Amino acid sequence: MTACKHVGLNVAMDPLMTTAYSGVNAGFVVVVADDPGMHSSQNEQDTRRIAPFAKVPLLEPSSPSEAYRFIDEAFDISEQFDIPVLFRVTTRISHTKESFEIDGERKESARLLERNPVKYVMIPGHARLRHVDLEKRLVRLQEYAETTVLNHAEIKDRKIGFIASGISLLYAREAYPDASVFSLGMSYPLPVKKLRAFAGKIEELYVIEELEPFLEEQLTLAGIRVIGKKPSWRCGELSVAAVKSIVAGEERQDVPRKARRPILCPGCSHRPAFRALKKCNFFVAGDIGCYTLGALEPLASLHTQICMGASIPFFEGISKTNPDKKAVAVIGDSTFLHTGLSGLISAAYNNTKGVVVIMDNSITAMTGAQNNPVTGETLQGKKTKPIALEDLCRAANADQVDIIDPFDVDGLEKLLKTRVNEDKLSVVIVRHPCRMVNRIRKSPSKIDQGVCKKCGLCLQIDCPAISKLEDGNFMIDPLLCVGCSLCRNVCKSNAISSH
Ligand SMILES: Cc1ncc(C[n+]2csc(CCOP(=O)(O)OP(=O)(O)O)c2C)c(N)n1
Repeated sequence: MTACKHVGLNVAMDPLMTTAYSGVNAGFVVVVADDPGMHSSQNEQDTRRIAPFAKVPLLEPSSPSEAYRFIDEAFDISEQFDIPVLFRVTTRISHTKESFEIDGERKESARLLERNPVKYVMIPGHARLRHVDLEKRLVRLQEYAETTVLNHAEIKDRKIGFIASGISLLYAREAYPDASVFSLGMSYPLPVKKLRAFAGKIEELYVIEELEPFLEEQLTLAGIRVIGKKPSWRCGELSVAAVKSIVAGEERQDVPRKARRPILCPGCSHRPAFRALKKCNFFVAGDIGCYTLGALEPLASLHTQICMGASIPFFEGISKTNPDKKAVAVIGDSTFLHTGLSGLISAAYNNTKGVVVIMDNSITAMTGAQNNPVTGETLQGKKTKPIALEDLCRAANADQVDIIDPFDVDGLEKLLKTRVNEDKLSVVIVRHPCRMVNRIRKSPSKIDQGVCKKCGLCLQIDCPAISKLEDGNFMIDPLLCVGCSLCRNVCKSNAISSH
C-alpha cells in the first residue's frame, strides 16, 4: 500500500499509468486523500478523475469504519484483477474518529515473486500485449461493480432519491433522511445496470458529489437521467445545508474561507530568514513547507509558489530571462531532497547565476515533524546515515556553499547581498533546528513601556507572542514567547529585553 495526498499522486502518475498495464501480482492499493476546500493544499483537484485516466478501479469509503472494511475489499480486488486499486478519501473522512469492532489481521498474499518479463518489463512490444489484457480486466471489473456489496440501493421515498459516494453520501442522508439512496462504494467502473434500475424507481434523482461532476458525467453518458449541481458548487466542500441548496437549484453564494490566518510558530527559524530576505528585496521563488508562510504580510517575501520542487526551476527561469533581477530560490530541507535536487543540478549545469537558499530546520515540519534523510532516522525512528546537504550541493556543482544560522539576521542579509551579486551559483544553507524538535525555552522577552516608542516595528516579524493592546501599548505574551530574541534585533529603541 502507498498513501499520499492528491498532489503526491500527481508526482507518482508516471509509474501509476504503467502499473495498470503490468499488473501487480500480490495486492497493491493506492490510498489517496483529497482536500476539498483546501484546508492545507495548493489546489482542490478531484483525484477520482485519475481512475478512468489510469484505467484503475476506484473505491470511496464514507466513514472510518467503511475505510476499514473497504481496505480488505481493495486488496481482494487488486489481487483478483491483477491491478492497482485507487482508494480515495477526503479530509473529512481522514480527520474523523469512530469506534468500531475490528477483526483479525489480513493474511499475507501467497503470490510468489517470479521472473515474467512480458508482464513486468514494459517495452513497447510487451506493453502492447498488456494494454489488450488491461482492457479485458476492465470489462471484468465493470461486471464486478454490478455484483459487489460495496454498491447498494436503499429504497425509501420514491419521490426523491440520491446517488452519492464518500462523505457526500452522509450529507445527503442527513439532509433527506426519508429519501432513497444509492451508495457507491466503488465509483469506477460504475454499476450502470444497477444504477439504471434504481433510477427507474425514483421520480427526482440527484447526484451529490463534492468538486467535479465525476459521477454525473458518467451517468449522463450512460443515458441515466440525473439532476446535478451548478458549476459554482465545484469549488469547496459540501455540507448538509449545501445538499439542500443544490436540491433547491441554488448557486453557491459564499467563497469558502478559513477563519484563522496561518502563522509561523514563536521561535520559528524561518522568521529571521524572511526578515533578512525582506530587507534584501530580491525576486524570491518559493516552495512548499512552513516557509511558504513567508508569502503573507508582514514577512511578504515570496513572489511565486506552485508545488513541491518548483522553486529552483522557477529561479533558474527568472534568472535567465531577467538577468537584471536579483533572483533567489527558497526551499526547505525535506522539499529539497524530494524534488529540489534535480532543479539544482539543472541550474548548475546550465550556468545559472544567483542564490538558492535551503531553509534547513532539519525536519519535515509542515506535515507534522516527520524524519527525512537529513535527520539520521527513518520514518520508523530507526537510526541511519544522515545526508549532508552541503556535500550534496557541492556534488551537484554549486559554485559556492555557505552555512549560516538565520538568527544572525544581519550576517545573513550581508551574505545574501554579497552572493547574489557574484557571477556564480551559490547555495546558502540557513540552518537552525525547528522549534518542534528543539524545544529549549530561553527567558521570554519583555517590553519596557517607558522606553518603547510605539513604532510597531516589532509587529513586522509576525510573531504570535507580540500584540498591540487597545491602549496603544505593545506586549509580549510570556507564555508564548520562547526567547528567540528576534524582536530584540528588530527594535530600534532597545525597549525589549529578557525577563
Ligand atoms: C507532492 C507533494 N507531496 C506532499 C506534500 C505535502 N507537503 C507539504 S509541505 C511538505 C514538506 C515540507 O518540509 P520542508 O521542505 O522541510 O519544510 P518545513 O515545513 O520543515 O519548513 C510536504 C511533504 C505536497 N504539498 N506536495
